[in-house]
Order: sequence, then structure tokens, then C-alpha cells
Amino acid sequence: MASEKEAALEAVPSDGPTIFDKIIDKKIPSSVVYEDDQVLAFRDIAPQAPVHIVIIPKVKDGLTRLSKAEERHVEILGRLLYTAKIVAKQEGLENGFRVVINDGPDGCQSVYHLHLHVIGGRQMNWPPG
Ligand code: D5M
Repeated sequence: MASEKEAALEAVPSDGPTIFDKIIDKKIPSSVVYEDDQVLAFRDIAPQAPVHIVIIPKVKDGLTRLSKAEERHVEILGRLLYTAKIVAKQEGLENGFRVVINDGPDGCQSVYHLHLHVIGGRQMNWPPG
């Protein structure tokens, strides 16, 4: 299996459907930890820490990546960030956690459906790799 970095470098930025559409449509299984009418949060298939959750908007609406965000996306962007807080609390990350958005090839993005990573359960380092 390709590393996350290799997967990101091989990924072609596109507006097309992604694996996340299949997760939203429940066509492939995922370990959902939070869901409402706007967002879905599930455990990352390749966890980088004891807790690693991906949060996505259920409707992509052109938000393939953060750099494509427009004024109309402000509300859902706030909702995604607030969901990170809900999920972190639910996962018991009282001592802190990290929220990451990878954008494009340089940012190591592999799935072109905007998503936040909530990572925690261990001491993080800085700078990130
Ligand atoms: O992050 C994309 C993330 O999506 C990466 O950490 C793996 C995760 N991923 C990919 N497919 C699945 C499935 N099927 N279930 C759960 N998690 C998945 P990026 O920021 O684009 O590199």
C-alpha cells in the first residue's frame, strides 16, 4: 500500500467524485463517530495517532480543497471546525489535539473533497513534516 505521501503525490486534483462520496452514501463502510445533516466524521483508515478522525462536508459544492473556498462556504467551514471541537471532546482529548487541512500536492492532499483531520492521543511535534 502506498504511503500517504505517495498517495498524495499521485492524486490528481479534480472536481470529480471521490472515495468520500461512497462513504457519505454508505456504499463503503466507515467508522462514523459523528454525523448531522451537514457533516460526517469517521475514523481515518491510516491513523497517524491513537485518535485520527476525518471530518467532511456532506455536500462538496465545489470545495475540493481549502484553496477553492469562496464566500458561500464560510458557514460550512465554521461548521467543520466546530465539529472538530465536538469530536475531540467526544474522543476524550482533554489535553489537546491537532486539526489539519492538507491542500494540494505540496500540502499532501490525497482526497479532493475538503476535509479536516483531528489528530490526538499522543504528544504532537512542531514543525510538522
Ligand atoms: O487525507 C485523506 C485521508 O483520507 C487519508 O488520511 C486517508 C483517509 N482515507 C482514505 N480513504 C479512506 C476510507 N475509505 N476510510 C477512512 N479514511 C480514508 P489527505 O489530507 O487528502 O491526505
